Amino acid sequence: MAKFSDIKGFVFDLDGVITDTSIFHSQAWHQVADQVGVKWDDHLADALKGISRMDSLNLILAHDHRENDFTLAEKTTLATQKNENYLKLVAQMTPANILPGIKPFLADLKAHGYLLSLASASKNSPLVLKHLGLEAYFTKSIDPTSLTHGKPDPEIFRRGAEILNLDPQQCIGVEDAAAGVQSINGAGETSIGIGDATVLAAADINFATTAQLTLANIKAAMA
Ligand code: B16
Ligand code: MG
Repeated sequence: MAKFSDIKGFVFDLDGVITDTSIFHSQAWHQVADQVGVKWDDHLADALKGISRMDSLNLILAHDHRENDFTLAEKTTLATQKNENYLKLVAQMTPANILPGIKPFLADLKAHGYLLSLASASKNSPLVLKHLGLEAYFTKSIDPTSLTHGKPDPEIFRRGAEILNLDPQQCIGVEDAAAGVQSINGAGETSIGIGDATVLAAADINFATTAQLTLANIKAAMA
């Protein structure tokens, strides 16, 4: 793990770290799974975190060995339906949907001169940030459509450091998904996993909730 004093920037995941949209993504996919008759369980919901829209659909279908039952056009329709389900949930979002401790943590990072970027796989992240009133913190974001590979590939977190003009070793990546932690580690950044430490066992630092995300706790964990 890097030294705390070497850290100059933070690369954030959005869904499940800054806000509780991971629940909305799950609800929206659950509706699609019910529609096509694929069994839903918590393990599947965890496996979809951080995974791009079409890769998520393929994982859901493969969960019930249904991946060859749909044409590309049918899959595109299902993915569009999921997004419509999701956008209905996003439309209700307000700053109250920011996860505990995130707003003061972002303010503290800014006050201490750390650079911030967003490494979300979601094409909806600009809309979500707008609903949360957090656009000003994330002027540096990666457009997921510009990526060759999705999480768990390191590309997105590597780009998260690049757009800050920092080396990966100078960055901490924050994630709620196993695929995202793998992406951070592959990029050579220090990884913080938020959530179930058994699911996120590969993270350098584990916090059960976002409320534990403070500079003091991170410094202590890196000592
Ligand atoms: P969209 P993150 C990811 O965002 C979500 O965790 C994942 O569930 C979703 O499928 C993916 O974004 C794509 O989202 O369909 O809105 O483009 O966790 O990387 O911020
Ligand atoms: Mg996430």
